[in-house]
Amino acid sequence: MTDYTLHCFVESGNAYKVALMLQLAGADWQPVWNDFFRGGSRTPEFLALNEMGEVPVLVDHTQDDLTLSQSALILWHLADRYDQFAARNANEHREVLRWMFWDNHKLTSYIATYRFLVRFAGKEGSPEAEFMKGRAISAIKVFERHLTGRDWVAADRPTIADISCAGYLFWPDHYGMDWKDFPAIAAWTERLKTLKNWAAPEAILPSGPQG
Ligand SMILES: N[C@@H](CCC(=O)N[C@@H](CS)C(=O)NCC(=O)O)C(=O)O
Repeated sequence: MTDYTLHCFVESGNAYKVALMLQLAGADWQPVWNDFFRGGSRTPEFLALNEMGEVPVLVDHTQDDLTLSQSALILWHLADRYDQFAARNANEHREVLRWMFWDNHKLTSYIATYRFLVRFAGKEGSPEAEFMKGRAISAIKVFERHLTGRDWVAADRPTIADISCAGYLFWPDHYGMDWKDFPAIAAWTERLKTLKNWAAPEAILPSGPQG
């Protein structure tokens, strides 16, 4: 039995946040594929794990199968366990939380919804997609301004705020963006790739049932 089980699927940037954290921390974990596009997050079994019906879910076998949802909370839990990517003082705590809340509300949620509409729902050019595109671009501009002149999101080293914000940012081509137009984001994503154990979503998340 591994230390952790992560319920996930490769198209999920929210799951990637947790998988990347586990990977960077060198944790002992296994993925369990969720058949999201055929209702896998709405089955009675999955709703028993997470009443919110959302992936990712992490089961912590080192703590009596403690079952956690919400990627931000899961990242916080893992940062505590591994003492890596954690805030180290009150100011960093505030900054980490501030950027993780912002990421969950604006950066990830607008990009993920826009990407879903254009990549998976065939809604490119629809009014709802155009609205989400505008919201996503405005969040991306905020992020570009924040990263200009700094290496990391919330401290002088990478923290879980970086991991959270990175969920969907290795897939700009999935939602018609090019980071050459956003040089600070381009540099930051390249910086993340230099972290020991970094891996792309497709390398660590499952795309179908495991054998
Ligand atoms: N804030 C949540 C968002 C999770 C989320 O939206 N997950 C998507 C897959 S990437 C999902 O399961 N959506 C199902 C739904 O919204 O009903 C987190 O960070 O874990």
